[in-house]
Amino acid sequence: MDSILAFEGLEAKAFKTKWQAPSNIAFVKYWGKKGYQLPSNPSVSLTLSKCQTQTSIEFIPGNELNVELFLDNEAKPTFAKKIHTFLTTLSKDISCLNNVSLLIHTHNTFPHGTGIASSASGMAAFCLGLAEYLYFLKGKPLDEEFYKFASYLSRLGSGSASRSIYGGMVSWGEFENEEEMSDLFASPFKTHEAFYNLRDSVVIVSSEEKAVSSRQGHGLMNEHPYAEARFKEAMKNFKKTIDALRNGDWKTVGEVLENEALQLHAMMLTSPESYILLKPESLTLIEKVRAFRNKTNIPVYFTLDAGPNLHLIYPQNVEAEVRSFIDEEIGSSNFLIIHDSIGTGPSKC
Ligand code: 2P0
Repeated sequence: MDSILAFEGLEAKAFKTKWQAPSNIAFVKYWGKKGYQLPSNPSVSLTLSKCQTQTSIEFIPGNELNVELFLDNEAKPTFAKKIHTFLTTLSKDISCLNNVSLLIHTHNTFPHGTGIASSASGMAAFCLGLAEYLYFLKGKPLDEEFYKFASYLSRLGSGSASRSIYGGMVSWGEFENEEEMSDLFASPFKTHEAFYNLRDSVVIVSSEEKAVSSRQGHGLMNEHPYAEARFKEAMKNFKKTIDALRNGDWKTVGEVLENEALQLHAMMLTSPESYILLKPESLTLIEKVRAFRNKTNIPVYFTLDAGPNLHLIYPQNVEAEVRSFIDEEIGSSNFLIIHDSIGTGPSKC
C-alpha cells in the first residue's frame, strides 16, 4: 500500500467528487486502542446495505486549509471542525492539504437521530473522496491499492470506518498467520456461501445522544481492570468467528455474536467510570429473542453497537419467520425497525 508520504510534494488543484459508503455492525468488537489509532484486538463486521452516507467534496485551491460542512444543507460547524483537525494532522505529511478549501455536503440515507452510528459511514465516505483527490493529484488509477489506502485514511479518522470501505464481511487487525489482515487497514473477509445473504433487522430502542462517546469509551479501556482479559477473550472469539464464518457454522457465529455484544457492554458497566448505554427495553428484547430461539430453534441472534439498539442477525432462509416474530412480539408500532441486509460496499456517485 502507498504510504501517506507518497503524497508529499503535490500541488493542490481544483477537484469535485461524491461517494457513498455504508455503515457496518461488528460481530467481534473493536474496543480499546494502542499506539496511533491501532486496535487492541482484531474485529470482523458485516457491511450494511441500506444505511449509507453520501458525501460530495469540492476541493478549491487557496492559501490555507479551510473546511465548510453541510448535513442536509444545514451548516454543521462541529463536524467541520472534526474534519479540519483530521486534515491538519494529515497535512504534516501531505503538505498540499495546507492549500485547499473543502466544501462538503453530506446526507445519511437512514433516518436522522435513530441512534444508528453514522461515524463509520460518514468517515468512510469522506475518506474515499479524499483518497480519490490524492490519487487524482498523483495521476494514479483507482485500483485495489486505492481501497486499501482509503481504508488506511478512514482508520486514522475513526477505527470502525476502516471496515466500511468493503462490502460483505470485513476484518480489521492483525491475527496469527492471516497474512492479509493488518492493524493499518481493513480487508474483505471471504465467508462460506451460506452467509452471502445475511439479514440485519435493527430495532431502534432510543435515539437519544449517547452519554459517553465511543472515543471516550475506547479511552476508558486504558485504565480498565478487565482490559487484558477482554483482549484475550476477543482474540478467542475472533478465531472462533472466522473459522465458523469459513465453515458455514452459523450456530457458533451466533453464539459468539451475542457474547461479544454482552462483553462490550460489560466493559462499560464495569469501567472505573461506570456508564450504561443499554435501556430496560434492550434487556426485554434480548430475553424475547432468546425465548423465541429456544422455542422455535430458528437461528436468530442479537448484537449491540455502543448504544441501546438491538441488531437481529439471521440468514435469509428464515427471514419470513423472523419478520413474523418481529411484527408479533416486538411490534413495529412500539419501535422503529430498519430491515437491512449485507451490502456490497461503497460506490462512487
Ligand atoms: C466496533 N465500536 O467494532 C465497535 C463496537 C462500537 C462498538 O468501533 O475512536 O467510532 O473513532 O476509532 O470506531 C465505535 O468506535 O471509535 C466502534 P474511534 P469508533 O464497531
